[in-house]
Amino acid sequence: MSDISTAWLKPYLEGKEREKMRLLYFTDTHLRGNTPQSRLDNLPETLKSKLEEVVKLAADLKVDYILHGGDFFDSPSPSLAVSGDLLECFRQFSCPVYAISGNHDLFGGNIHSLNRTLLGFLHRLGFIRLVLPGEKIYLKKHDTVLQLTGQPYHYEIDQRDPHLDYAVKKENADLALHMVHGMLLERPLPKEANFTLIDRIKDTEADITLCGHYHSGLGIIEKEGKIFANPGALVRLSNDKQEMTRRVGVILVKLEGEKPVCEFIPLISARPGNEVLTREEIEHRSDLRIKLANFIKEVRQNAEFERMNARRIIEEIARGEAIDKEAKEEALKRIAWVEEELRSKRVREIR
Ligand SMILES: [Mn+2]
Repeated sequence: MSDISTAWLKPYLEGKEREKMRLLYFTDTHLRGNTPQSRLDNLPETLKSKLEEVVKLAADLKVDYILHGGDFFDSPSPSLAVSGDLLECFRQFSCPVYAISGNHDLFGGNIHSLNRTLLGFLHRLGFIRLVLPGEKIYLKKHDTVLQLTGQPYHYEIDQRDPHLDYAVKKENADLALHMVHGMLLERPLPKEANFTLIDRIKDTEADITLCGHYHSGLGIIEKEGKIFANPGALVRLSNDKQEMTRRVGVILVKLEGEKPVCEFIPLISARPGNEVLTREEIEHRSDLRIKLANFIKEVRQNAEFERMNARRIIEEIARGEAIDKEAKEEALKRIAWVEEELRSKRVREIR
């Protein structure tokens, strides 16, 4: 990684003595071993240099905790060789890492598949600490107590009452921070069907709500004394116009004095969009292998779409016919199993 001067960090470090607690938040790392066709670089290498920069930032900024907003991996069971390489970076953090799982971390987006995924496995080993739904974790430093909660992705998020996923109660703590892997927006987006507007959940008792899932990010928004933020994905996977110009970064959470402060810190190792993303049309490429790879990718994407539909159909039927919750959950669970089966079959086929 290129040398990163620390002179510019000075303003962030001033006043550190007075500070009670510092956390560094980033999200949607989508750790993976290959490069999507929208990118010109070697994505695993880029991911590595970004993670190295975040590790260095965490040390320079003297943060007490690392927070990850989900979609840690790009798939529920990534290859061990690739993951091992990238997880080496996570071992360099000198403070604990708390995370929530995203849709990509789970089979069929099903939270019940967590113990069969690599992320769930890392949690069991204690490598990463997952914040589970409904769980309250108390982080203490000097006389400050921070209540940490998290809502992992599940298939009803941004569709059911948003208070169930986004609003928390603050109990026995000075401050509360809630992480959600959901589509929190300030204004509706025409292309998105499922989202939650900040205005719907601003009665939460969390002082800070940190989200992921929406890769373009939300920025840092303050409403009625509460902070709602999403720095955007740490990796740009799509080549849409917004992603070409977006700055990639992390959020520094400073708990000091009167009220908490969040600051966006752009990553130096994230190169400008036009250097790493291509908008070139795939059909202009004549290489047969690329065409074949694309065809396979398309078939798989359609298969993915079918599964999404299957989930939605089950939801609709369950709603319309008043099917009981248990039966619906069993059906959704089975879809996750089928997806897991298909995935491992695919791995065998590729080999
Ligand atoms: Mn994501």
